Amino acid sequence: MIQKILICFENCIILTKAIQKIGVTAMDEVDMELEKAFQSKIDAELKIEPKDWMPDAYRKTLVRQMSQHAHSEVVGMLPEGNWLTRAPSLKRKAILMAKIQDEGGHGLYLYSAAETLGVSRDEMYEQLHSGKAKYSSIFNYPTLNWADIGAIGWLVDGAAITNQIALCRCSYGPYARAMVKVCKEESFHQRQGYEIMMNMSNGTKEQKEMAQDAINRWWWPALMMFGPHDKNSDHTSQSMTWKIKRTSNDELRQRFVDATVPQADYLGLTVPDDKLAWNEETQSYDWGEIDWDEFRNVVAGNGLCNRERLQTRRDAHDGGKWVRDAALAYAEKQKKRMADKAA
Ligand code: FAQ
Repeated sequence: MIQKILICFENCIILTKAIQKIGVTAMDEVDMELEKAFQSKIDAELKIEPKDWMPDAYRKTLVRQMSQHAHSEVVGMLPEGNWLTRAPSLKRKAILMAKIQDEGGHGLYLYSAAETLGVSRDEMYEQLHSGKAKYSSIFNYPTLNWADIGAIGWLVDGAAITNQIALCRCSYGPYARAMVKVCKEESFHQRQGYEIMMNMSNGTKEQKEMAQDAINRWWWPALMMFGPHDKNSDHTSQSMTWKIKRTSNDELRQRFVDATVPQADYLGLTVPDDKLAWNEETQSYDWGEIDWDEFRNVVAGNGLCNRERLQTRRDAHDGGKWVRDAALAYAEKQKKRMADKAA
């Protein structure tokens, strides 16, 4: 009898394992089919929308990139904010104020677009404020003189547009659509920066020196914005297969150098790179090497302003709690009023 029970028990285990195996295989096949259909859609240049099936890794990559991008826009308000009260004229102050507000708006579009992937805004803020999330290395450099505001518009927004034009064709619909408006605004930002640089380079000797000092300090960090060399980039290859990224880090960086060096020449400013030279054969510029130790150090949180930037963000979030509380209380009151009216 006991032997019969044992045999029956053993058979049950074999049966369960077989069912599990069939189940897993069937699931694998379903997943593979879904992934195939997903990739075909991307290859056919169709957009992936929030409710469409997507591989977990695609979702994770998007949340990572979009939230880092949103954080960069919001932290990016700080270096320029530093000059709002010291802008040289009312006109410059109004322009700078509008630009900084635009950057805040870009952060909001991007947080909203990332939320469509199932991550909450609170989670993203928590990751930024705890130092877990990354944001662009460029915003950890100080703004020391007024020409830095020109250099940020010209070089930092210029680098941002070079990257973001490509993102307008990203495979994820909400990200691609957000980028179209962002790029239009970045284009205005780039021009206002260039105009500041033009005025300063055509101004007094001291003003021209300030403009040169600004390009000396911002040129290399701007090139770092495009990320590591393709050969050292963890995500580029997969992100390009998924058409999240359409162009690699190195290609975009080269595009930026080729577009920007003639602009510096027009200003009469020197790009701080003694290896910079026009290459007839490639019809583009050859140039020196980024200091990757500096890049890694800044990304690791040890740049000149990393700690200050995060503390300012945390303080702003804590200081704004009463506004969030008031907005929630108002929404509750409105909801109750509507419910009372309907009753
Ligand atoms: N700083 O494998 P990859 C702006 C990280 S917006 C810090 O190449 P991926 C507007 C990277 O996240 C500027 N970290 O990564 C404005 C990854 O880390 P993880 C921001 C960096 O994602 C102007 C690791 O290194 N723009 O400026 C940086 O394929 C003026 C390996 O790198 C965007 O975010 C860096 N520079 O390519 C606002 C655009 N570079 O996550 C105010 C969207 C790389 O594995 C004022 N993002 N890392 O821990 C992208 O296009 C991409 O995410 C890249 C990086 C190109 C930034």
